Amino acid sequence: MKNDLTPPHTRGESIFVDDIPEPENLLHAAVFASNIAHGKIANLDISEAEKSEGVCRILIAKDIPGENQIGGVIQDEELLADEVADFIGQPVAIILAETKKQAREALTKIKITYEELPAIFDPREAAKKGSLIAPSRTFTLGDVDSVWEKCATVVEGRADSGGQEHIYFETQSALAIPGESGRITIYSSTQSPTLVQRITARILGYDMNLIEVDVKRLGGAFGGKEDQANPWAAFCALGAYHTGRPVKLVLGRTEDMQMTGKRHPYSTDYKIGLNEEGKILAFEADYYQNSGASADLSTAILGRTMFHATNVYYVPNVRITAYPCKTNLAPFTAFRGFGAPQGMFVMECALSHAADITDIPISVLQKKNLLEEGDQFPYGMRIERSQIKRSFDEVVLNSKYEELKNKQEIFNEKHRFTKKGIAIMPVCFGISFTTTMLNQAGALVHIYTDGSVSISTGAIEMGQGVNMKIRTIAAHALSININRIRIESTNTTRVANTSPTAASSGSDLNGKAAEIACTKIIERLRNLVSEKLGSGLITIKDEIIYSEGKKVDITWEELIWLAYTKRINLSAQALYATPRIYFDKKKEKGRPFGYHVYGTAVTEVTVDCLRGTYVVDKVHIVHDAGRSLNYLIDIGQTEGGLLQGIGWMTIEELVYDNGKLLSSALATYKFPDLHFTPEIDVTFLEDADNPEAVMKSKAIGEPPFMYGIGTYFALKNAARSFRKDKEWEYSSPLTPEKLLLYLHELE
Ligand code: LUZ
Ligand code: MOS
Repeated sequence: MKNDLTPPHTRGESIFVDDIPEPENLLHAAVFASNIAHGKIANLDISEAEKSEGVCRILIAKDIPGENQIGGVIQDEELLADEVADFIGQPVAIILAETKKQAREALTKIKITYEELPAIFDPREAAKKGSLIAPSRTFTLGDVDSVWEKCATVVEGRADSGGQEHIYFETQSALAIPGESGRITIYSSTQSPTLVQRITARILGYDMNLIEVDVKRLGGAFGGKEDQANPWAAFCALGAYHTGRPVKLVLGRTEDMQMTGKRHPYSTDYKIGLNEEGKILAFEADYYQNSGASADLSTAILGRTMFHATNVYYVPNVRITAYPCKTNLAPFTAFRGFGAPQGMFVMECALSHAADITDIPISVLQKKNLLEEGDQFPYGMRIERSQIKRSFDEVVLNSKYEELKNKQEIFNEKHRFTKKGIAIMPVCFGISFTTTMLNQAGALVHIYTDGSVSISTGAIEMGQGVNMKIRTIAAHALSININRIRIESTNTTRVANTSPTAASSGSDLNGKAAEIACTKIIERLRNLVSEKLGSGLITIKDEIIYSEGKKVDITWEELIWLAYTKRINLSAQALYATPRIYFDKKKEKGRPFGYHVYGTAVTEVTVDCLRGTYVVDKVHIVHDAGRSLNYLIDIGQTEGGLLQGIGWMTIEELVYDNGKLLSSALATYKFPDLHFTPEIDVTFLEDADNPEAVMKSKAIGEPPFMYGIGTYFALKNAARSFRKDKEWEYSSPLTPEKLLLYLHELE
């Protein structure tokens, strides 16, 4: 086999958008953005900039031949601000120049004046003023109002969580190449080639078949390229349209951080009621999502917050209402977990608060309220094949939770300024896009005459290992050596109408589509052999062909060549659509998820109570990976998700000044590095086959992120053994500065 499958990453040979050999005549784009949070554009003067050295063309809103509209779910977002600028970093003009340097130099020569308008940055203020992206939504189960008086304990409070920058290694990038008769081919760093195709066609007033989008791989995305890869690709296409020349745009890190959306910050009011024994009787919450200046995916994200509001707990009476609040910040967007982490954080805050008031240990409250099979979520679905209790009990056992807790108490008594803390974080995450129609994927499989295999699907490889998983699935379905199988780039001309690779469902959906396509070809091959031999049951196992269980003297290569000579179709296309899912948005009830992923983490931390600094010592995880398709990939996803979750809860802080992001470089925005990484002990549940997904596997991308929430409560726990007399504010990220302010009376 000539197919060299040594991972090119390890040799630095992988090709990202900026590594594609530059075509002749290439123009480089630079983005001129608004520097006020809200205002009318009074005057935009590009004349100086147009004369700047190397500048070929400057494009503004009126140069858009189609619709100046990039909104996906709700059409409320301009590609280029026309009359009004809604946030700092919003694109206003695009400079096309011979070199990147010249394009950037010309940026300083654009003159713009505004008539400033009042700006809103706080979601609660936005809600009060009726500034919403869409109407609020409410989920109810049982009847909360009649239950409060039956509760032994009722606590109320507020919980805030911060946003989060994606910090994909590869910043937003695109390259557009004009072709014949209007065709534009776009290489884009996107999770959703079809969305880039649809939005670009809309901008240019084109039919979608004029736009080809091709994606080899991304240098990370984490949700940041689900909806927000579109503008950069559209700018390049617009440039190619006007100049007839190829155009490339690769954002600098600070540009990327200032211009693109992040995880949504939330502010929430909660109320929880428990009986004497600590059983939750009622939960009520109002979520204020900071949606930013336009909708983007905010409404879907808000929905996922609501679906995960009660996390792993059974609550018989629930009323939750969520508001998508329009503010003057870059539109917040998808980020691993897609609103679920924000919802689960509130639930854990409410329980932690209740534990403080009742003096029942939080671990007892958690365990007592875990969902039982058959219990109903507030959205109507009943829980099936739950692995919650198993994962909870196993991690408590593995980590020696009780023993650790006792040891910590002794340690904390002995040490005045160093305190240890521990917390359990159980997680239940629903798998499927909550927008039911997105749960589909296509695949196109070719077998060439030498027996080698080429597979195209709608999946985007972004470092999560989806290509390796699809090869594994195809190798199994064809029963051939995996080294015969190659995964092609994701291309809209080979697989059309793709859903974003998102919602942890990339391998589930695209793997299943590939499996179906492979099976179609195998059926044809078996029929061929059966006809040739005039015999019955043909099976193929590890490239050996059997007739009625007896080996047939024909190799895989010979079989494929024979099929070719007999003019058998060696290509197949397939579509997979997740069965049994639906949701009634009027009733807010349904079965939105194919299944759930479960798991539990135990987190140990140590706090330096003089400095407010801390170390996350160790995280023990028992996770439900179903029958893992690839052990190393799934371990990597679990560890990576955890660490990203810890970062969100602890040191990752977005600092704004009047709508301007100050933490807009890797020097000022701190995130976990190797030194910050705890010891991580991951165990996958044994015998956890999942009948709902391909080869009995389970989705892995997002669920482990939420184990990171445990770190917040372990830190709280440690801080409370230093002082208990002060009220705890449920506010994340719990930076060392914030912790220090809790521990001491400081100005
Ligand atoms: N994207 C989306 C997602 O459009 N719908 C979802 O439900 C979702 N969930 C997680 C991540 N991305
Ligand atoms: Mo996503 S948050 O792009 O799965």
